[in-house]
Amino acid sequence: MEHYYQKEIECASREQILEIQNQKLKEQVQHVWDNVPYYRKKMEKAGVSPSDINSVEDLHKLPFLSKKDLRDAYPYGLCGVPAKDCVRIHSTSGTTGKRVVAFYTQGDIDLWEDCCARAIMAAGGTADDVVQVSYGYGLFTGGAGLHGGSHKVGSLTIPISSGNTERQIMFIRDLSATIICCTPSYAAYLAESMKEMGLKPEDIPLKAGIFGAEAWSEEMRKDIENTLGIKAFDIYGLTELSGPGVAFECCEQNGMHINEDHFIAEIIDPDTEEVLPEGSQGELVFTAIDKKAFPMIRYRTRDICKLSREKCSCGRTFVKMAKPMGRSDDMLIIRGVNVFPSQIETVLLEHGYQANYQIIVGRVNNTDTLDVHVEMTPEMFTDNVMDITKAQNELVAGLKSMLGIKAKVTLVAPKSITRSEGKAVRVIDNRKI
Ligand code: DLL
Repeated sequence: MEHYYQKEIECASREQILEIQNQKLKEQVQHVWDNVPYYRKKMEKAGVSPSDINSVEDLHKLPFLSKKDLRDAYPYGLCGVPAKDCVRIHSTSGTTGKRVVAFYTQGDIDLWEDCCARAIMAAGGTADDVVQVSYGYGLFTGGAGLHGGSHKVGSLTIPISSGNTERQIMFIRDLSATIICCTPSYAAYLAESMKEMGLKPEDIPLKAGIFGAEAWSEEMRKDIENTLGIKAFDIYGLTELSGPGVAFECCEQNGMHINEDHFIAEIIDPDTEEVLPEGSQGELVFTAIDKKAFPMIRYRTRDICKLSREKCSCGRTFVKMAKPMGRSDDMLIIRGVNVFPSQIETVLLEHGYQANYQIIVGRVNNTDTLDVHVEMTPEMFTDNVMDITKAQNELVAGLKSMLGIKAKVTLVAPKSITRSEGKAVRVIDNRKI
């Protein structure tokens, strides 16, 4: 039986949803015009004012917001309410120095947790479930979002955060966790560890998993489902739009319903910025219509995907987004963590290397691998294994502290990495997703 957290809205007619969107959009544009001088200037430059926006049809008149705007306006420039009315921030791992910092009022958190509660119930969760939240807690939105959603559903919540695999497995078994929330790569790692322990799907009390924050394939879904004996559901979101729960999968498991009473989605051509017709592949753009502290209008996510309005057997009427196929910028997501080549470059340069390096990303047993090949400078060049190992270890530590994840570093001889005459190819992503 399909469970809903807010059935009336999740299954509302298209007309009802449009009515809500039109109303909220008008209010949001006025709010931003009145309270966010940064965006008001953009509107003025584009020759548009709140009186021009009467419905979703007028959305295309509004200027886009991009990651660059977020950096330029860092930290408070896009805040829609005074800091005293905000109760929390979350933040992405970001590039060197300037992270994206998102603000929340209590009302914003409430709406966000509703979105996560919808995702948990769509995955079959009820107040009878034990939900193990194994996303990271802290600045990352994964832990806090699913935690709040689980409370709203009334499930028993285990705020275990990520890491410490043995303890994860112990709690799943001892407390009879029925739903686990974590990145798909961590789920795959947990599944592998349980298999190694000789545990069969019937020995594991889990029935469902809610996995997101990074791209994952259907093949990976099948592997995780078979090893853990669960149904694996996708969940999508980003810090700028509150966090997980912007979109979530239902029992059909073929695309994620976008919470359209809170977010209006568009697909654009990333180069021309032209809005594309339904069903086209392009960059996903979101307008958050009721978030007050961080009111993103036409925010360019850089995620490439498609939208579909085909009728869904779950009864929900919200538009569905396909799994994002990649990003139009250079950010890598490795084991759920955002990694920019520029961060790696910064560490290398700090340690006296030159920008002659290559980042090789792969996937072994469903877990992302990050290998960094770095050229020694002629001055550093040595064939003393002890010296090389020491230098490699120093870089591994430097990268761990910058990125928060472990990379494998291999020092290679000077001039052994191919030089490019045009743009340098820094990243080789061998993951097939
Ligand atoms: O990853 C929020 C989140 C937490 C989503 C937990 C789901 C579960 P950020 O760290 O700001 O926020 O990263 C956002 O991650 O633009 C996508 O590129 C990618 N992403 C998120 N969910 C998915 C997914 C969180 N289900 C960026 N599939 C987004 C593919 C995803 N990519």
